[in-house]
Amino acid sequence: MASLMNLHICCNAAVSRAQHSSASSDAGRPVLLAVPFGRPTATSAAPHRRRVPPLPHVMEVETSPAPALEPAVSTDFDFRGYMLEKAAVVDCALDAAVPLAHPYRIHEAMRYSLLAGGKRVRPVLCLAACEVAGGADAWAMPAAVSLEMIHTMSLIHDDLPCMDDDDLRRGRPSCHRAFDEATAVLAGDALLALAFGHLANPASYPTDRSVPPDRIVRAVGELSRCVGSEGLVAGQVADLEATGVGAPVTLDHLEFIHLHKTAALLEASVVLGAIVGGASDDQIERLRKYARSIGLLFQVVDDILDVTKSSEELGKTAGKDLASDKTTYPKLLGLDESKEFAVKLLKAATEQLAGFDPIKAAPLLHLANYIAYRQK
Ligand code: GRG
Repeated sequence: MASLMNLHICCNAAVSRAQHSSASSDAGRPVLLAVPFGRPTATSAAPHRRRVPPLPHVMEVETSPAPALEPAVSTDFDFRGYMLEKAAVVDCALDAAVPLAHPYRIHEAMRYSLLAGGKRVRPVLCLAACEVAGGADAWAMPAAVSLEMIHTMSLIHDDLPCMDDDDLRRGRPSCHRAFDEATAVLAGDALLALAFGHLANPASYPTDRSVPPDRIVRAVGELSRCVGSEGLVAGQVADLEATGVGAPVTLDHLEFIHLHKTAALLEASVVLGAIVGGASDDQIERLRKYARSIGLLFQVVDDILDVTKSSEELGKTAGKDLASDKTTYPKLLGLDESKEFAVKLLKAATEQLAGFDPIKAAPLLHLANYIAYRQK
């Protein structure tokens, strides 16, 4: 395990690389995230912190005659810089949390999938929720890392032949294709176990005990509930049961699948950040509602992207839902109505942020917007 000092140096270097990448993205350099809003700015300690962000103009979007999935936030907040900075620090913490150790093949497989360059939406949501609750990034980093470990293990298992059977993930061969099925199953298992260990371990937190043990215990319980047989796993089971049965899937059933399969981990991301950040119970419940709306939104957008983008653009197999005759929002509602539903979910999410300090809530506001308008 890297020492805290090494981790700090490594993260500073990663942030500086990310900021350089952000600042030079206009020159055609590859960037981590393709976000359609937020201007790259000159580098400084926290360039995204300079101005008070305006509230989103969701009402204008909703009352337009044909609601379209176009960005609802016009702002000086440098969201791209924010995401690049946070994602770089998270990448660094993930790298340190899963060292290449004996037995090498399993650790190689865990690192292969974990460090393959996902968008890091869940960990960044966790950091942003901690911030809105008044906490520091260091308080939420163990939870952020755990959430990305669990997200990655769910992708590894989802890609297996007995589940979704996919050869491509994050732009490269899925774990069982790059290694083998048994290794992929075990890499997922190990990431799940490590996630809970990392979250519960007092050594993962700042030594000043700024995160009291009762918050950590509460976070562990919340995570277990969100990913277990009444959360993420329930969603996957319902999805598998609904696949290939021939009977039509209702809108209610589709919502159940996605509230569990996708929204539950986004809910955990936001709620864990809020818990470790010291939010009140009332704040936690408002943030939970925000998270459930963006969780469903995430999936509606995923379904839309599946029919409107190519595999190259997505970094995963496009058109798969159509090919496998899977029930999706565009299939049940049509493309336009799916987009209208996405706009409504975005509005429902951002309304929950109304009572928070607008400066501290800016990242959550922009994350909701990003989820609505992402291109991959
Ligand atoms: C968690 C115990 C446990 C088991 C896993 C296989 C399974 C049970 C669940 C499948 C869950 C799943 C794959 C849901 C889909 C979620 C989703 C929309 C993934 C795509 O997320 P992005 O776009 O991906 O954030 P990146 O690669 O950017 O991280």
